Amino acid sequence: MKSGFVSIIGRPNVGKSTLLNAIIGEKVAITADKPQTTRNRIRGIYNEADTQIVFIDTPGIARPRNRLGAYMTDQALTTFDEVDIILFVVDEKLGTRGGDQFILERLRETQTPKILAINKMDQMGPDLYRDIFEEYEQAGVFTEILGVSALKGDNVPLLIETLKKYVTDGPAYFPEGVFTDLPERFLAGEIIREKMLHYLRDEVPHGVAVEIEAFAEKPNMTEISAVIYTEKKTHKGIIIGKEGHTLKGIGKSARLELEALLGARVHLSLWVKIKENWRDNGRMLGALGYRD
Ligand SMILES: Nc1nc2c(ncn2[C@@H]2O[C@H](COP(=O)(O)OP(=O)(O)OP(=O)(O)O)[C@@H](O)[C@H]2O)c(=O)[nH]1
Ligand SMILES: [Mg+2]
Repeated sequence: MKSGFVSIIGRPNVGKSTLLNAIIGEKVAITADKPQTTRNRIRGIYNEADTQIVFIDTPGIARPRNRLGAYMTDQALTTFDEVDIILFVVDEKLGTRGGDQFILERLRETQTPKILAINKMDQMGPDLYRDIFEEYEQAGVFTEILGVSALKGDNVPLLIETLKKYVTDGPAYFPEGVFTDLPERFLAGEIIREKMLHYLRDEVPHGVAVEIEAFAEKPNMTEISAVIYTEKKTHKGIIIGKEGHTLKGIGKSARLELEALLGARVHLSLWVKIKENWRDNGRMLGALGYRD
């Protein structure tokens, strides 16, 4: 048996979580066309006959603007020395945005093997792809560089084959058939947060946290009650929307996905509460699971 741990890291919004889901073949992590979607480490377990690879999707590495941001970046950086392979995901040229150089410097400081995935190949011309490839090749940090499309699944099998070369003899850490160790309660909160990212714009979804207050499995339905925390009164109004339409839409799309996930009918109640500056409030961050 061979097994190992792979950390998926990179700047926000490059497609790390989409790639995790493509590798596992299940929706493990939520995704959105907005940065800072992922806030915790999300483990997805890949199984083959004699191989188990535990992938750790991480929050995008960015300069923190609050304590939540510091926690998120830390969640990613601290995996570097804990895993067998670091999979660095990019979707544009080095230095297009600040931050890639910062990550490269951190990568140079660790002995862990590093592989680069150039993602979103489906929307890249060959010239741009070659430029990105050459820039990163010159950086001299990566043992392998390959292009993928997480969204279309292109080259994902090749990526898995490449990663398999780096895993060594070891036990299976999780039983077969288990694709994540995250509890249903956590997944439920993430699904609600994902729908908020889809329905809301600008600063509003980033200032939102979801707390599952009740999760009760009854004989023919699961009752879930969640509190949505927001930082501002104006944001609360936007989340609820005219005559409650926005919140109803969020609730309905979250409920449909929860029913598919849990294989049961779901009754979902959502409550919106204001909690000023929760992203800088240590106690709140801890209560919401943003603390080790
Ligand atoms: N065209 C294209 N879009 C992609 C691809 N992979 C991801 N995306 C899109 O990129 C956006 C960000 O994807 P995520 O997977 O949420 O990105 P992330 O790196 O996990 O983002 P954070 O969690 O915020 O750091 C989404 O709109 C995805 O659909 C790809 O291969 N091609
Ligand atoms: Mg993500």
